[in-house]
Amino acid sequence: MALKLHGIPMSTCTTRVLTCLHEKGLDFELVPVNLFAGEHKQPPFLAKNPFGQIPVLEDGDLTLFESRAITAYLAEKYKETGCDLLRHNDLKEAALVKVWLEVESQHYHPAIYQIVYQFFVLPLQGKTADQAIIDVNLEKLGKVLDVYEARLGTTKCLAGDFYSLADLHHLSYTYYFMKTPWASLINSRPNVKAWWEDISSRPAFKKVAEGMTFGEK
Ligand code: GS8
Repeated sequence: MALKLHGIPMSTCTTRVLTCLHEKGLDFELVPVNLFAGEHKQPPFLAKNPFGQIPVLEDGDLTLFESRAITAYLAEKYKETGCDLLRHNDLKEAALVKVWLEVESQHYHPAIYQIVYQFFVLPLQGKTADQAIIDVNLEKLGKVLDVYEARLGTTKCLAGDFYSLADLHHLSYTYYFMKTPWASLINSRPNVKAWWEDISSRPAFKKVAEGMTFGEK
């Protein structure tokens, strides 16, 4: 039975999973969820994700939510297919992938999420962005990116000289962030800039980015 991904092509968390599916060259069906009609808060969808959020993956009788858990599942299940995103054959490399997966979710995401949310999402809802929140998070993100700049001066990608799930997890939010007035946070750091250009030009992500129309004004 084909994998079913419930979500929409412009959603950051959906695109995180879409990128993984394309990286692995897997067949899947994208089942659109009408967020504007509140479909994700109705009982049929809540039965798949009680938090009422996209994405959800269905693989036969297994139903998963949380995009990072879904990509980890796909990377495990299809480890022999396409790029080995978790470095199964090397314990130390695999451990470093896990470190940088945590860095993304614990340090990078909280700051970049706020900026993307304030700049793109609130205006779409007819609300005004809070520049003070943006400023605080730009400062936080800058500090995280200083760590990345040093790290990426020693290795090509975050966990080592190889592309991994840790890099993949950065794609969706950074893609939208690069469309804000603050892209210089990435571009002014040569190692981070080179890494971003490298990971965002992978065919799997380029395909996904075609659907990321959020923020196009
Ligand atoms: C977050 C899911 C999420 O925020 C994950 O899957 O990684 N930690 C979860 N989903 C958003 C769309 S993200 O573009 C969503 O469903 N928003 C609608 C809502 O919360 O009502």
